[in-house]
Amino acid sequence: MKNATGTIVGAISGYYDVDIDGKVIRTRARGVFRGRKQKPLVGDKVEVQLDDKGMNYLVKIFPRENEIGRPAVANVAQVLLVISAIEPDFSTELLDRYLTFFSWQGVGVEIYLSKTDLVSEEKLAEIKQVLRYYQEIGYTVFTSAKELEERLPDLVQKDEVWTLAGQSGAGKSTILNRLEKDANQETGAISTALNRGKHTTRKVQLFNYGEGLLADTPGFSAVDLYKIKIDQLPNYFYEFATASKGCKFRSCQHIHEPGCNVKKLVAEGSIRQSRYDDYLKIRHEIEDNRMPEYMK
Ligand SMILES: Nc1nc2c(ncn2[C@@H]2O[C@H](COP(=O)(O)OP(=O)(O)OP(=O)(O)O)[C@@H](O)[C@H]2O)c(=O)[nH]1
Ligand SMILES: [Mg+2]
Ligand SMILES: [Zn+2]
Repeated sequence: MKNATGTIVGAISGYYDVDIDGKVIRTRARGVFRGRKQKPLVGDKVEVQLDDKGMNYLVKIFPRENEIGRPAVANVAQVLLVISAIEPDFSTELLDRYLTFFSWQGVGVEIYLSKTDLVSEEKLAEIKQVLRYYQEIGYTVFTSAKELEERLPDLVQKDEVWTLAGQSGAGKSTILNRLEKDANQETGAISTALNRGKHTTRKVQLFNYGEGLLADTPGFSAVDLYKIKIDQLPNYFYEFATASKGCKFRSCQHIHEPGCNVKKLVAEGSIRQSRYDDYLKIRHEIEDNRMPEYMK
């Protein structure tokens, strides 16, 4: 019997696949986790007990750095957010909701625009113009698969876990298959009537990518934001956080306060009106303590 440490790369009905120095071993979790209400997650760094008869047990989960998404992935270094130009339609509101969510969770995001080949040149130019704004406020944006393919290898550091995120049908599995030829993830056409994906990917799975790992995940668009502390919300809109240094009151929430620099910049057009509108919508959601129906 000997012990080894590794990373959970997949979970299937009570079994956990653990990558130990590049070799994947199937394990069972010890009952002790259930007792402690501790559920192993993909991305977890774990200790495994290997015995001679081929019975492998997961015996310990090392403390997590973070835990994001639904279903959850542990120890995420960065999120690669996939936003489609169409099918499902491009939406700054949804984009702002994702960005707010991950900012709240304390994890960095890069944005990849998919399906650029399915829209007209005019439409694409319009979307790129919008995304330029997000670039200006500090997000890294990739507007083609080629660009992503060229630059991502330099960004994913050794042993880092990156995770794809975004709506069902946005193209997460498609881009993963392109980035990592061995992934072979199933992809599925979207329902054009509903402008929605069909939830083709059902579970989180990690794939080797360069010296790090990249997770494919099931799509989700219902982003719960109502648990955010309302006075913290302005911090998650990066350009608001910067602009608030010019507000008269240090605790300015950028609503009705006099001398508000954020509102001034919105009026002048250097902060996008849609960002401010989405900020107000999320505030209302927090006040109502529930997600709006149309976002479910
Ligand atoms: N033309 C075109 N089609 C794409 C592109 N990216 C994805 N698709 C198609 O869009 C559909 C959905 O892609 P998937 O990769 O399955 O989407 P997903 O984000 O993994 O969806 P879920 O697994 O349901 O969360 C598939 O039919 C893909 O072939 C793209 O850049 N261009
Ligand atoms: Mg998928
Ligand atoms: Zn203000």
